[in-house]
Amino acid sequence: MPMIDAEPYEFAFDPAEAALLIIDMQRDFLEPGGFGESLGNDVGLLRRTIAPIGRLLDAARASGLPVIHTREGHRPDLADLAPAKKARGKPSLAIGDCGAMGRLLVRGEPGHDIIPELYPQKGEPVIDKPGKGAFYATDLDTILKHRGVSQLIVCGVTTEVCVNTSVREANDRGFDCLVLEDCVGSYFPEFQEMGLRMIKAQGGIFGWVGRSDAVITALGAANFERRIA
Ligand code: TIU
Repeated sequence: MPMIDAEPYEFAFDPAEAALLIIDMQRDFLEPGGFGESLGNDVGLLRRTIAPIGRLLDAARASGLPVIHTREGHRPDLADLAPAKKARGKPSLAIGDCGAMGRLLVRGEPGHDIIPELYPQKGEPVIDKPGKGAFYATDLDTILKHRGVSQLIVCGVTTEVCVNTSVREANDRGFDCLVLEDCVGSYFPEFQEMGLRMIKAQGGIFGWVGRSDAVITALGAANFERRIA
């Protein structure tokens, strides 16, 4: 079993039981004119994650590692949108309002979709989630259990919001999470650091923190082992 350099200690990566979980790499969070910007954020800070996630996605696809994408968003009738979520923060544009990429965080709108650089391929489940956590009101747990997944390699945005919430949910459901620091991003540098420290503190209270190059190397080795077996 490949051992991956990580904190607080090495992650025993089992490619046969792992999946790549890419959280909310949507235009609404990563491009100007979307939901992220409406909250007053500089979306440029998240964009450094795109290239490393792209390289990891290529490696996952080449090695057969299952890939699952999530998108945060709501029904066009907003029936699944808590009034408190809509009002929170008094944004310049609220969820469901019309922005530069269509209605903010509404399913089916251009801004709600995944950025073209990381677009899902056929066969890769896309989980539409109404909350910050990827397990809340979704079928993610069922999909992972049916595929025999026990480990999640976690990428996406934002580190302290949807990534942290999803990792905590996954941890309580018994999954081991390896969060890749170069593949997760925050609008706030201090939350990036603290969001990762919260995961790996206390002996890995929620999981591990590592880097994508180590996972890509391990996937290559796993592929090699598969070829010579
Ligand atoms: N605002 C913020 O940092 N994040 C979100 O609203 N959603 C996700 O993290 N995907």
